[in-house]
Amino acid sequence: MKVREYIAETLKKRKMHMTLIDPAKQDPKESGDIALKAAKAGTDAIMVGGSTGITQENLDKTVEEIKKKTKLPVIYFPSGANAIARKSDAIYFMSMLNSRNVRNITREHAKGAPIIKKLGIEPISMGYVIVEPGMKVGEVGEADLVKREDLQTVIGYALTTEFFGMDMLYLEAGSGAPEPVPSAMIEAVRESVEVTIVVGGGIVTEKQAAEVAASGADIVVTGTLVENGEFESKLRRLVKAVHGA
Ligand code: 1GP
Repeated sequence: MKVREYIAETLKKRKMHMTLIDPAKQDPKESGDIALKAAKAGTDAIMVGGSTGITQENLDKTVEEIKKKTKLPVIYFPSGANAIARKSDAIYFMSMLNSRNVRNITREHAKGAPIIKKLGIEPISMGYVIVEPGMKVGEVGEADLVKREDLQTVIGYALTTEFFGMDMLYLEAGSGAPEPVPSAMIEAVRESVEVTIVVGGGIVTEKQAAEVAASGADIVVTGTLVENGEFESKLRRLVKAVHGA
């Protein structure tokens, strides 16, 4: 089954949680161990990526180790065409819609697309929108951050995603953000579009995850939570909150 189908089928039953693993934050073996623990905690897929420090070598080795440890789908969450996760099951083919730099909107894509085609990796199209504070990805992505109270602008990007025929919309507050994307923003977007909504950045507690899901996110992403030592029981509760929302 294709990853997009797996996601669509699962979303018919319940909301989903995905764990983001950054290959630049630990060595590949440790990434494999994190994936195994996340799988045991009930996460639905592993995303691999980061804003800086991704090389073809650490990316390939990380995906390899994750695949040794879990059968969950591995989705590459790219920051450019400089490295492509050859062994991933799918790739978020994502355009940073509010970047000022055309490189992040279509140019890296035009470089990467022929490689993705050749390798036979499943692309999942996605509009990627960076909301304040944006953190590192907002900075390196040269994003015109969407202000936290600016519902009109975010709805514009959400409709753009839908009208472009993209599968998913990712509302991103940035990894390590002090607070997730506001609930009012997720609700406004949910009312405006039918596309699958992914929300990430700054989600560390089960309460935050439950609120994000209840506000209308289909998929909740956490990354930082799994980077700091013992996380399994906390993640288990958070995933349960998402699945039950
Ligand atoms: C970053 O949205 C993801 O792209 C995850 O963010 O690291 O804050 O969980 P956190």
